[in-house]
Amino acid sequence: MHVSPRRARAVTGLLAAGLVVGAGHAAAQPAVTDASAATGTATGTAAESAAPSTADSATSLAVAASGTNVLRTTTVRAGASYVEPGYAPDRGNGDLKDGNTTNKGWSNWFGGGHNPRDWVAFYFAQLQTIDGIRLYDGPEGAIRSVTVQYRDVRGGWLDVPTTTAMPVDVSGQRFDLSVEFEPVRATAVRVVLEADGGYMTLSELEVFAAEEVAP
Ligand SMILES: [Ca+2]
Repeated sequence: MHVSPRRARAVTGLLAAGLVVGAGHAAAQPAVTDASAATGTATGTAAESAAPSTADSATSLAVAASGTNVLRTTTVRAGASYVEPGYAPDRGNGDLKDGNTTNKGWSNWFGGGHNPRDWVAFYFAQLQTIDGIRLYDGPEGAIRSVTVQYRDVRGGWLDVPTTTAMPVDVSGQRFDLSVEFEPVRATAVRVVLEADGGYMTLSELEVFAAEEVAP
């Protein structure tokens, strides 16, 4: 893995820019319950099953220029294991790809508890070759760890091929995480998040196109 100027604050990049300590807020949240965890899992299965088929996606190639954020330059559709009503990641107003890196673009809050683990995904209308992501934490600062995965042409979810061990520990601060990896051909990308005590929010996700690679 390498760090380019574009994402120079990367990887190690549990960035301190706009640092917000989330522990106080997190401590005020109700405890995790088995029921809340089950809700997240069940909803996630349903969301994922509705994704575009791999066969369809694999028939077309990405056209995004290297370095561009494919979430903003190509057609994508979002999914998540759970979403607080009104905070879907692609609802088009204050979402995870609106270019605003500090707003509340996704949340997994619900009354009476929170999920200890959730994921947010973007499914590509066309197969994309990607080599990096940048993830901006939301206002809560309550995420403990992040695992970045991509969905390959066979439909399986894999950790991105980086030397950064997954999950990445981002606890204790409002983070700005960049991860670069060897180019992969992907039909979707997702971030798997674990909470450190409260409900989780995200502000923005960027996914960068790479030079096209051989199949
Ligand atoms: Ca945003």
